[in-house]
Amino acid sequence: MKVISAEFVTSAAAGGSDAGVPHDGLPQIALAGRSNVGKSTLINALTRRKVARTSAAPGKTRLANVYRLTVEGGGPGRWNLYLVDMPGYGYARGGADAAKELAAVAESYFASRNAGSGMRDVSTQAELAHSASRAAHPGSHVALLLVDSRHPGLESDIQAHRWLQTFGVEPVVIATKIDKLSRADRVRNLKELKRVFGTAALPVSAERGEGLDELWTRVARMVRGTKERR
Ligand SMILES: Nc1nc2c(ncn2[C@@H]2O[C@H](COP(=O)(O)OP(=O)(O)OP(=O)(O)O)[C@@H](O)[C@H]2O)c(=O)[nH]1
Ligand SMILES: [Mg+2]
Repeated sequence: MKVISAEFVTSAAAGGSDAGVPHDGLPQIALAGRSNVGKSTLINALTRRKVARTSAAPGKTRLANVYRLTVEGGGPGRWNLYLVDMPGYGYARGGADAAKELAAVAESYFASRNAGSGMRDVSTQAELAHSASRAAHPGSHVALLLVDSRHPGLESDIQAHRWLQTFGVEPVVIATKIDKLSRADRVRNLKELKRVFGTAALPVSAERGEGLDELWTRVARMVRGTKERR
């Protein structure tokens, strides 16, 4: 995949509305995960640019930061998409209640997208119709749930996974920092992740570039509907 351009668009704040998040029909890939798991670093690795701010100290990204990309590959022609860097959870005090911080920003974000079976709180026909119209491109809004490959099956990640599912979002689980694992641990932890989430996690290393092509292919397949030969 060739990234033609990548630029910061806006920061969407927590609150009742999702003001700031574009509604222009382009596919959106949201990256969620604990603080320090490597969300911003993965965005930079995927874009091969230093577009997102990263930090060794957790809790850097407190807003949903939106980036707009133009990409070539994974099908004919150029295409556009947004990467949304969600705030990390599990950092502030009371971190055991993991989904809370992510929820502050992400609730409004995901609740207005991916209308369908998982949609909540739809009480009237009018609301239903409204929500359906917003989901003009079902499947074009994708969530990546990043989990640290060294710590498979953390309660906070399991909570976040469940919580995303309540919005009708089936997150793609990404196992980050795979470069930090020995071969044996890698096999063992990926197996554990599969057991915990019921689906294979995609191992990546933003540091070494491992897994990035696979992730791009997966994203293109999901948002463009392109078939992939296995
Ligand atoms: N070894 C290794 N380190 C990584 C990798 N990805 C990220 N890191 C490091 O992990 C730390 C946190 O990365 P960030 O990308 O800032 O994490 P984040 O998920 O955006 O964190 P918040 O913004 O606090 O939610 C940084 O020191 C990164 O260099 C990786 O693939 N391998
Ligand atoms: Mg960050």
